[in-house]
Amino acid sequence: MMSEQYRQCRLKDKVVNMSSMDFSIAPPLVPPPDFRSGFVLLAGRPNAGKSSLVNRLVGEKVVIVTPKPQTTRNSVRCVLTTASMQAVLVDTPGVHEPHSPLNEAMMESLRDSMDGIDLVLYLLEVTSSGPAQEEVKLLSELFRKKCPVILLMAKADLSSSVDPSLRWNPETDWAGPGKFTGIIDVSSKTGLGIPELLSTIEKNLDLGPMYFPPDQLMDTNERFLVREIVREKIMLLTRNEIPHATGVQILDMKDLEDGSSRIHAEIMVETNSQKRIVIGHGGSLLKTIGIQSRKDIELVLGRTCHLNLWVKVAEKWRKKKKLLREIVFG
Ligand SMILES: Nc1nc2c(ncn2[C@@H]2O[C@H](COP(=O)(O)OP(=O)(O)OP(=O)(O)O)[C@@H](O)[C@H]2O)c(=O)[nH]1
Ligand SMILES: [Mg+2]
Repeated sequence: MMSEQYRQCRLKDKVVNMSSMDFSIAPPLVPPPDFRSGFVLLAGRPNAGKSSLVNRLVGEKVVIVTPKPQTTRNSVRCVLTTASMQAVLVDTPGVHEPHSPLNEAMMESLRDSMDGIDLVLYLLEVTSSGPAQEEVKLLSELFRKKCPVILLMAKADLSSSVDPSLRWNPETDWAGPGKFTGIIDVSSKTGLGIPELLSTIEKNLDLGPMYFPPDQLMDTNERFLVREIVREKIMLLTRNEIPHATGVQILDMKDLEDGSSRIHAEIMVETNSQKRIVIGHGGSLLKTIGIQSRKDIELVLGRTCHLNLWVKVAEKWRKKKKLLREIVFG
């Protein structure tokens, strides 16, 4: 069963055991001649379930997930290696109409990651009433690129809650026949459709090399992972505008002689009242954010960590391109 816990990014002897297919064999160090590989983009509106699906496919919690839309701000590459294929899964920010420099930067990050993609998994929630305008625009672009697009009807465990009279057909009601290379119902929660999805991904990748060592689960650095973990805890523990008004910057990360790490992270908010909320009564919320973050950071990094969190007001940081670059993409 998939662990809900973060694990180390690089796991020795990783075993992918997700389906009835023979993925339970540890990936080979030298790929066989019929090995397939490629870059697979996951796209869809905010909250569609992209990051949850990446975690499900990789078999470990590698990217952050919260019930709040716009959790993912940067595109990030995660690696799924089986005995017969390596799929580099590119998790992306949700497709939305940008109304601020931060949202523009998120959409830019999504568009940048569309280059060199071999396959697209486009997620639409089964409970949605069809793609929104921005999604139609993006899907049309993807179709023009002639890159295969698999439509995933995500959160399929919720399909019984959809009024049958409101069901729509993605081909006849919208895209036209043959536009999607495949349409699959999937649920990251129950595992429904995951074996079919894995074999569809493999079928749509060409013969190719192993881009990453078989035990590598992500293509990113420790600072990014730490920042994302702290951001996840803030998003989970706060409400209203706070999750979206918050940015996290790693100011310093040092390995100490005893094998542990000391990390200084700054939590950026936009107003003094947001700062007071994040700190909490007598510092209680900041303390909880710190405790929960440190627990996950230690699991990911595999060593003891001393985490110091500071909250700073940076007025309108989401509108300032330089700060955005440093905080979100630095
Ligand atoms: N019932 C159900 N809930 C799901 C499923 N997949 C994801 N969720 C929930 O949907 C919410 C959003 O999931 P994410 O994986 O963060 O969605 P996302 O598309 O990455 O969202 P953004 O990063 O904001 O674009 C979380 O509360 C998940 O637990 C699923 O298969 N079934
Ligand atoms: Mg996400």
